[in-house]
Amino acid sequence: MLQKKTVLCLGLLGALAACSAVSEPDKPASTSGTEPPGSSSGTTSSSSSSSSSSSGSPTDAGPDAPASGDDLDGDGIPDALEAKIAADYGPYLSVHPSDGCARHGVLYRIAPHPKEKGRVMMWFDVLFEKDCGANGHVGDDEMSGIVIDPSKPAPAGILAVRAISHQNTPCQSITTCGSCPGMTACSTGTKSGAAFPVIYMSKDKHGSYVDKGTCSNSIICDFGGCALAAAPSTAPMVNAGEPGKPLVSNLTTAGFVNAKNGWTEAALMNFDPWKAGNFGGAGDVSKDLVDDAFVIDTTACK
Ligand SMILES: [Ca+2]
Ligand SMILES: [Ca+2]
Ligand SMILES: [Ca+2]
Repeated sequence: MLQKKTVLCLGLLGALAACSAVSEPDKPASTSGTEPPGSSSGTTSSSSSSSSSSSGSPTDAGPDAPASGDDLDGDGIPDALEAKIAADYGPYLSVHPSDGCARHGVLYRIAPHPKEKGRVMMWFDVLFEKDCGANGHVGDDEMSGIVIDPSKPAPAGILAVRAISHQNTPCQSITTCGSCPGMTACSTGTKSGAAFPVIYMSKDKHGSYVDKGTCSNSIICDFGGCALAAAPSTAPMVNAGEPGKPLVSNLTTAGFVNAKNGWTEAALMNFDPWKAGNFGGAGDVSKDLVDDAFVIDTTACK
């Protein structure tokens, strides 16, 4: 396969006229990694015209070629493009170097920003097998929000990041950073050779922060604080899809919560992220995936 430069046109996003040229046409994000290479999730290649006989150049595909254009979650963004955005614009996820229960994966939702045309929201939910800090529990979900301008390459296209630790508890702490006027610049770590905003997970509790100092000052709620990991997380990532149009409804059979990835907690198996109910002893993922608290106002960014 020749390395091709993939040109991503986001005309479907509405007013966004610009196309962004993104290199690295790598595999569609780091999807679960649990499926055999042939069966990519989401791209159910309906074998209507599987005439592989004269498969000339890959650009033969017509305008309605299902492979690249499928939008099974109906948000107007081709699902393959959502996976590419997640892989390219995902933050530097920093799990504490001495975390005692670090097994995790990322469930994300990408959709047009509800208020700003041409921009994309990414809900970034880090699901851990355990919270092993004070008052620990099986299952742990830690959500962050990211606003992306896909007309700019990453990381410049990452306009803002918000993390909310211990949401709706007395320990709640909201930290936001970004490149818009008036925002605090994000702390960065080197990912793919560039400086990406960091989301810190506190040791054992996994409270999420974009600011390391705020985390480490939270001695009562996040004993052990935050530290920059030597490398960003490479955990599997799965696209949740949209409300009423899921791309995944079982994180064991179509995700990363399974024995293959080392998960053992029976209470977390066959979890449907869109079904109301808690992820083990943690929160309701179906509510987190639509939580407006993570939608950041980036109108100050030109
Ligand atoms: Ca879509
Ligand atoms: Ca979506
Ligand atoms: Ca936690």
